[in-house]
Amino acid sequence: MNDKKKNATKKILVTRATLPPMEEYIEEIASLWESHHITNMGKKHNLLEEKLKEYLRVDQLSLMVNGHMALEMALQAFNLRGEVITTPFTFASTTHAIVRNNLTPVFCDINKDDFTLDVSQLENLITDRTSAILPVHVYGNICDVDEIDRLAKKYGLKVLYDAAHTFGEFYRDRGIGSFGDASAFSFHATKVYNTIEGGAVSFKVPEMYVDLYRLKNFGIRGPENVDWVGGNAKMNEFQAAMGLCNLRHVEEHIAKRKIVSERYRDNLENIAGIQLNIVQKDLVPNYAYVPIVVDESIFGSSRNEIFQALAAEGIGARKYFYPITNSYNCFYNKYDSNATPTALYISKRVLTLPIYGDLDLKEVDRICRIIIQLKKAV
Ligand code: T4K
Repeated sequence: MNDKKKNATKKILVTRATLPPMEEYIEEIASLWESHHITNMGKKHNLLEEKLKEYLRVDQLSLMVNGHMALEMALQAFNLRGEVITTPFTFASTTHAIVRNNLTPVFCDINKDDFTLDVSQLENLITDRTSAILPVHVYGNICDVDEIDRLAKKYGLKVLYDAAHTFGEFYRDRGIGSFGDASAFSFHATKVYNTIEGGAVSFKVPEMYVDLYRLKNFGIRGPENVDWVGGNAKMNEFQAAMGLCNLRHVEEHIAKRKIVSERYRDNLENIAGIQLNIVQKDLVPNYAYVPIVVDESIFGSSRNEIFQALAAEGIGARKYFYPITNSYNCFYNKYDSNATPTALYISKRVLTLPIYGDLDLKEVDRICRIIIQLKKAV
């Protein structure tokens, strides 16, 4: 088989779930066959909550069945009304969590360099109907937490960060989940750290633990007392067991992602028309994503042409996040995506390249070669 044929059969997807050694997971779950206690805040669930508080350097944390329910439940616990200022440059989950809480999203544009909320536009969007801000640390890039905090205090707003992309990140030596009133993490299979599906809310005020507990467990307060209308968002013991195992390896995994991420940077950093992700000051990053923004007027080929060329070689890059959420069909005619021109611009040009710890550096070089070969004189 020639090299081209061999490569064509080897698919590389945008990411690959991290799994612990199989024996380690089997050992971790073995006790479940003795206790038969496999969900409803079991021992592993409770142990993982403690371990994550320590690892993420947050004072309070409640585990959830997934990252989306972490967002929905945290918003619900705040008991908000009216409008929530947020970004359209995100996964569906962020906007849907707002709408599914009967709140109205108000979209703020993003920065061109780090893709997080453009805080210079935030104050203009605050009205007497605004009750919260829901920014996203997109790709693991930290938002302007100081300015968001200042405005939230000035106008009495809650701040919930969508921290789905930021597991294990620290900013000025503080855990990312310690900023704002609360942060929602995702531990989905595709994330830097996974519990298969899973998530957590970290928060400031200790009383929120009971509120979240009731919300994720049908509002049950005691065996004969249901005093809230809650849902079901409990993390089960098999998820928690995966979380306990993956936590033992996460640092090693992030270190491997760093090497992959730096190899992309070495290959692509001087290619005119390709914008790489920013390196933020005072941030310990987790190398969650490798976004590139392609300016066709300089590079000579478009984002879509790169996407297709990679796909033809069995490489599954992804257009995270295209389309932006304020242009979704489910919101037809409700919002104006032209009101967030930078988010619209970036979404039409961004491509996230494959990254996971065990991605072979030769494959990274091959991906970059395919991209560079598409460079045309303009
Ligand atoms: N907020 C933000 C900003 C988010 O990005 C997300 C989730 C959330 C909130 C909500 O958190 P969760 O409720 O999901 O915990 C994926 C993930 O499903 C989603 O978690 C993630 N963001 C989003 C950015 O990406 P898809 O539809 O692109 O996933 P999928 O199934 O196409 O998987 C992508 C690649 O990952 C596959 O090509 C192969 C690999 N993969 C996937 C799965 C499911 C694995 O290696 N193993 C697997 O089990 O949404």
